[in-house]
Amino acid sequence: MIELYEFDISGNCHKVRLLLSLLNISYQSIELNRTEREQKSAEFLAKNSFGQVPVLKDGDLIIRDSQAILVYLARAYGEEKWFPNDAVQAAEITQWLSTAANEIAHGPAALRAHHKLGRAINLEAANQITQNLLNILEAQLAHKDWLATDNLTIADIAVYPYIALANEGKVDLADFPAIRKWLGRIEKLDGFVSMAGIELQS
Ligand SMILES: N[C@@H](CCC(=O)N[C@@H](CS)C(=O)NCC(=O)O)C(=O)O
Repeated sequence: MIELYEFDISGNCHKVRLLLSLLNISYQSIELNRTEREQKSAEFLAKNSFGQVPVLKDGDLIIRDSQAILVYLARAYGEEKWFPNDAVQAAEITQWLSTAANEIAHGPAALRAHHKLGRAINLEAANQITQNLLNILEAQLAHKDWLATDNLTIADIAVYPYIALANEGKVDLADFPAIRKWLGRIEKLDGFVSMAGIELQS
């Protein structure tokens, strides 16, 4: 059975839980002890030398990084639409996977880590990245139901958690109606799972 090494409060882990659930894949959750920094233990570093979650284990295969895990699950277990073979569509999706690893990590995810967990960050820079990102997302979603293609893809799953958790970073989505409608579309999907901290749209 697939194993997911994770933290329950992690948005990066949530995107993997969400895709596993949407694909109806059963798995075993292995919650690491964050306060004891189990992610830096020798045993876990053997699975991911970066000492971070999520890590997915499928048989002998071990994959780190939430974006890479979404790609693997989509290709190994999902229908074509999740991460198509078409070169243009694959590139359009990958643009958003990169945005999840960069602007989202340094914007809304960093603000949440600061306000919820007390992490020291450059607040001004994180707020600026976040506002720019939200403006770009709003413009993209003003004329599209889904971020990358005409279908729900792993781009939407990669971006969803830290936008849905923006409130925990003291980010207000009131001025972003297209983003809020998109969050609502994801939350209505069969198999959607939420996590603590997400204020559902509806
Ligand atoms: N690019 C990685 C980032 C992973 C990451 O930042 N994981 C955090 C939890 S969300 C973590 O394990 N932090 C603990 C640490 O760095 O010690 C991904 O998308 O999976």
